Amino acid sequence: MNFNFTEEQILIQQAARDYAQRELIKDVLQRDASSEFPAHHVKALAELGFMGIMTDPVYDGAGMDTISYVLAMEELSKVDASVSVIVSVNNSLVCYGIEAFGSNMQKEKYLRPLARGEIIGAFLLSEPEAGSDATMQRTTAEDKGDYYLLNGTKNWITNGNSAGVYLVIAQSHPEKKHKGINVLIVERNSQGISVGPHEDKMGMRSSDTHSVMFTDVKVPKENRIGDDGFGFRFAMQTLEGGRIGIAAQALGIASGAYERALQYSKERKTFGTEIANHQAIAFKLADMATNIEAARFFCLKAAWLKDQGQPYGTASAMAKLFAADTAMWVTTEAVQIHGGYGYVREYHVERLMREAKLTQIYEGTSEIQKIIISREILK
Ligand code: COS
Repeated sequence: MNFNFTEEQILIQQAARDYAQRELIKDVLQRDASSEFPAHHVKALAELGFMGIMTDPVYDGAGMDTISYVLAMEELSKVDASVSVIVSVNNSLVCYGIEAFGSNMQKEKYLRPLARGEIIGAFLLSEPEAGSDATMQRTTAEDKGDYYLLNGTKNWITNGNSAGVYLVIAQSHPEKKHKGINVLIVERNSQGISVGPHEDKMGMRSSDTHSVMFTDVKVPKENRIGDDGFGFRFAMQTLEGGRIGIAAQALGIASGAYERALQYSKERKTFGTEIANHQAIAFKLADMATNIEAARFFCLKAAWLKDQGQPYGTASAMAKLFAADTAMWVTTEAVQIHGGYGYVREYHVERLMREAKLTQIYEGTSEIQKIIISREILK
C-alpha cells in the first residue's frame, strides 16, 4: 500500500485550497443569505480546469484521476458546498456519464463544452414520486421514429435553471419496467421546457435547485445515450461515481467545521484557560479528527478502486454513508464547541451543519446506501 499522493495530486489539492480560502470565502455568507447562483465562481473554476477535472484532455478535460477529484472536492467543500455540488454534478454525473457511455457525436457536441465549463450540466432522475425508488419513472420518452417526445416533471434538480444540457431519465416502454427506461441528452433551450421556482433550501442555498417540466419536447434519437432501455443501468452506474463526489463533499464539510472548531478552542477561554485544555473539548476534537480521517480513507479507497478499473459501487456507498454521517455529527459538535457563537451566521459552523444534512439525502439517502451495502454482503 502506498499512502503518498503524487506531485500532481498535491498540486490539484493546493489549487483547490487556494481558490476556496482566497475566493469562495469572500462571499459565501452573503450568497448563503441571498441564494444567489455563484456564476463568477463557476467561470473561474472552469478556467482552472475544475469543471472537467477527470475528463480526458482529448475532450478538453483536465485528465486527472478520481483521487485528485476527491482532494479537490474536499478543499472546495470546506468553504462552500453550494459551489462544490455544482462541480460534483458536472464532473461525476454529467461529464462522466457522457464520456463513459456516449457516442462520438455526443462527446464532440456536448462533452467538450461541459468539460471546459462553458456550459454546465444537470442530471434529471428524481421525480415528485420517484427519488429512492428510481425505477418508478413517470416521465415518458415516446419513440416517434427519428425523435423522442418527452413529457413529465423532474424534481430537486441541481443546476436546474443554469444548466445548458440536461441528462434526462425517462420511460419509453412501461411494460418493460426498468428495462424500458432511456437516458436522453436534452438541450436546455429546446421548445416545451419550463423551469419551476428556485427551491428555498435549508442549506447549500446558492446552488440552483429547481423542478423542470417537459411538455411535448422533441429530442433527436441520436441524443439517446446507449442502447434502447439502457437508461436505468446508466443512472445506477453513473451514481456510483457521483457518490464518491458527494462523499468527498461531506468529508470537506466535516473537515471545514473541525478546522474552525480546533482554531476556536485554542482561542476561547473559560475557567481561566483555553477551552481546548478542558478534556470535554479535547476529547470531542479527538473523536472528530478520528472520524474525519476514517471518512477520508473511505473516499480515497473508492476513488482508487475506480482509477484501477475495479468495481467500486459498494465502496462508494460505504464512503457516502460514513462521510455523510460524519459530516452531520462533526458539524453539530463544531456548533456545540462554539457555544452561542456557533449559532450565528458569521462563525460559519451553523451553515456547515445545514449543508451536511443534504449529504445524507441526495444521490441516494443513507438508507439507500445501506440497501446497496447489505445486498452486497448478503449475496
Ligand atoms: N450498476 C449496474 N446495474 C445496476 C446497478 C449498478 N450499480 N444497480 C442495479 N442495477 C441493475 C440491476 O442489475 C438490475 O438489472 P436487471 O434487471 O437487468 O438484472 C436493475 O438495475 C434493477 O436493479 P434492482 O432490482 O436492484 O433495482 P431496485 O429497484 O431494487 O433498486 C436501488 C436498487 C435501491 C439500488 C436503486 O433504486 C437506487 O440506487 N435508488 C436510489 C436512486 C438515487 O440515488 N436517487 C437519488 C436521486 S439522484 S440525486
